[in-house]
Amino acid sequence: MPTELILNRAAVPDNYVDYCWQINVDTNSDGRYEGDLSIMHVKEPGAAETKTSDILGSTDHQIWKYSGDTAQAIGTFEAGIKGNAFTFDVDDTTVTDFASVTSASQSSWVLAYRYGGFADVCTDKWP
Ligand SMILES: [Ca+2]
Repeated sequence: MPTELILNRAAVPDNYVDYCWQINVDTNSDGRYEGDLSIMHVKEPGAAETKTSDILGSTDHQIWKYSGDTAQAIGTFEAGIKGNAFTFDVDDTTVTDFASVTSASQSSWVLAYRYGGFADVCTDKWP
């Protein structure tokens, strides 16, 4: 976990995600994801490059539900930082499907960092 992030790098196009930490969720264990929780920053049009240590205050914390090829934001969650890790605190009454997630095998992690245009992104996934 870095202590500071550089947001809105000049090389990142407007409206592109420059940082994303995401948990994909497979609520029914069929191997396909029904949604995700993400801590994300999108470069707003014309935003100047800036350095911040307020990572949580500079990011959006959304719950997304997938339908076909689209995703819809259906709520937010409490994001935190504990030691060297993010925490995602979700009330399963907000997303009732999440109550059926009882195993780590029903999720995967994605970290994405963009340093330029569409293809200029570093992505790590677990597992
Ligand atoms: Ca599924």
